[in-house]
Amino acid sequence: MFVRLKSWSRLIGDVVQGTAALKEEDNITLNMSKAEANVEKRRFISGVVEGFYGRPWTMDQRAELFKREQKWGLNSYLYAPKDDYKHRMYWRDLYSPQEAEQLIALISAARNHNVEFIYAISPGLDITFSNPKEVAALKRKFDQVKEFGCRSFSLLFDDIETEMCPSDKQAFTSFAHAQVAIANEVFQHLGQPEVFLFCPTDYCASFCTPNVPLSVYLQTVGEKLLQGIDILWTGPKVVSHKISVESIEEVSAVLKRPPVIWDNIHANDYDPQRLFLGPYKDRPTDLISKLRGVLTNPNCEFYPNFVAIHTLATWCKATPDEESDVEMREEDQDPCYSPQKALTLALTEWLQEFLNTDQTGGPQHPASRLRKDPSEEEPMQTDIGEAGYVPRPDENPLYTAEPLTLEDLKLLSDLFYLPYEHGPTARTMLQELDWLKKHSWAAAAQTEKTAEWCSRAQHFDKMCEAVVQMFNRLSNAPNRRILYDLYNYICDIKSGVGLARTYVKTLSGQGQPSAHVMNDDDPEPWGFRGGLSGEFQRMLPGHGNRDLFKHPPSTAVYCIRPFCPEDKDKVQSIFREMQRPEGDKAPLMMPQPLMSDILLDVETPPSPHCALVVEDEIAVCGYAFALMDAKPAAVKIQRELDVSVLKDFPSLLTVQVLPRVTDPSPAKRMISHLLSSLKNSGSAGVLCEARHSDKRMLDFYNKMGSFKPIQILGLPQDIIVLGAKL
Ligand code: GDL
Repeated sequence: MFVRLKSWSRLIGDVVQGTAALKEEDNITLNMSKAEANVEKRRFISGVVEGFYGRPWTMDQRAELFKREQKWGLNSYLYAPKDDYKHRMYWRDLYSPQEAEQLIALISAARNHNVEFIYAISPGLDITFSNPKEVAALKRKFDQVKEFGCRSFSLLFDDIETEMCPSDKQAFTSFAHAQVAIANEVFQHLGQPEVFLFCPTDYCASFCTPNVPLSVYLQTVGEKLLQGIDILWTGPKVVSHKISVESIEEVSAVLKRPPVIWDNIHANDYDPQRLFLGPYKDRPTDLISKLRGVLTNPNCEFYPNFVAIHTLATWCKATPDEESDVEMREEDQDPCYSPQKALTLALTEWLQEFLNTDQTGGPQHPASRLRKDPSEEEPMQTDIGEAGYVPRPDENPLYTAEPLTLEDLKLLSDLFYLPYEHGPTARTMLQELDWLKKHSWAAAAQTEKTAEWCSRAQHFDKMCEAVVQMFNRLSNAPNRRILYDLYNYICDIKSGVGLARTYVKTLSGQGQPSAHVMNDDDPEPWGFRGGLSGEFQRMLPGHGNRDLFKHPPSTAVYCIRPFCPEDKDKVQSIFREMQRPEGDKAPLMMPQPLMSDILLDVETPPSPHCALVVEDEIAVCGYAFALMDAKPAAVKIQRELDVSVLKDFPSLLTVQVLPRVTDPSPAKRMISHLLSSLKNSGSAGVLCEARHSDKRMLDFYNKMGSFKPIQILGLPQDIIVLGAKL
């Protein structure tokens, strides 16, 4: 086997480079099945997935993308625009002759640029898996696209309801079985294409119950999906901050194949105020050998994706960086890829594109007015404006725009960096504003701190001015297509920065308190930034009004596992600690008991598969227990529960997590696992109790959404009972 693999890997190299060295190895090919041969000779898939919600890119933009992919060494494009009617909503409908013409041209443009065009369908909104007519409709649609010259396909089941219709429930053991059956059938119908991608419904770790290794859904997909089919995966989350090698090894073991990453790091379809112009980052290049490929699903706006795609291409080509000194390298620095260097490379090339006047789709730019290098200045009499107007010396000079610089683009990228991180300059600006605000008393009191305050205020002002200048130069850049894609964002940041600048001026005693900043009584409409959605978010406790600057994302790793007898002492100590009301350091006063307290006794252990603990890097830091039958617990503490309550909510659940765990997701995960265990064992609903004084737990259950307060007569004053239907 080893020898065969070795000779194949040599062959693979040749196939990838497009030379036909097949002859001497032909006998090997003949001895292998087509699928097996395909699996072995495949190249790393790299490129772009057009997979976001919103306005799809135009055919011209896609053709432009193929050119760029070829130039930068990327090899694939996955066609999956969520709001393209015939990709998702009306997936059964065949393409009209005009649409067919466009798709044929697109597929051939991809081929001309050596880009693999992968056509995807998302039938999950309304397909009935068990109906042969539906399967036939799917095959018909794929067949049509095959006739257009497409050779690679994909079936996507992301973002859909997981509840099957009654007829599918009868036909399939689970949702995973239904999806896999149809994927396998279509794959075979299409003649086992070399590239066939499947997107599962649980396409990231945070969607898996209870976790990746124990997810029954992923296990079924891994075991039953044919080996020639590859699986898309977005990492630990939908938009993953980091993707570690360990996390990929974990999921590959369950999927029984390395995944293709569908990377949402630059996707911005979930927030109309954000755009991502930072470098591809926080994915170690050691991943490359562990993956089948990477496709980035970037910003909805086509042109600003230059950095996202260029830096991904640099990452894919990663080689050890000879310039970086091994001794000096920071601990988590990748020896083969530097995001900063990749960014500079991308921005340098992007700058040329900004300056390019050779384009269609925008009004002609009066490029002659761009301020040139003084040495290149033309004689006065030839420097005339468009209308031929030449001002006299005592009149206003004609407007001359300064050319955009690399520094401008660096600043732009810093202001619109990455989903979990502002760029260095943006961070500094926020830090400075925060400091100036906190220390403004010193300036007011004229203490010795004033000198430092003034100098930092001046520096802040300069940074704000740089944003304004960047805005001016950008809005005068010749390439209007890029500008128009950026326009809303740069306007927004310019006015945000403007407000901060005026505020600091006011703090320093210069200038009048500005109407923009201070006038609360009669604001202009831009005083209500963020619209209705912003208003909703600001009303939510903690969740919606989070600032990246004040709450950088947690990087803690948690492990959720079944409770074992050795955990008993630790669990009891967490229980005792959590008996104290918030912030109360005083000796413990026995609070009102809760029904779930008895789960901590030896006599009433949790039901089977209903006891979990969570560990962080220090120790066990939380637990979640459940009892199938809540009655004994109610009897024990003399809680009188109505028969109807116990009928609707026969089970009992409790969760406790130490306050050092500020991330609510481990507790949520444990609860979802317990809820599905109880449901699988036939329970109709679950009860839990909390104390009114325990704001943290109440807030937590509230945000879970499924728990609602239940009216129960005669409850102790401090106690509230919540129920969730299963
Ligand atoms: C998703 C969607 C994707 C969307 C992205 C960011 C996948 C597999 N599906 O969950 O279409 O653009 O989030 O909002 O990522």
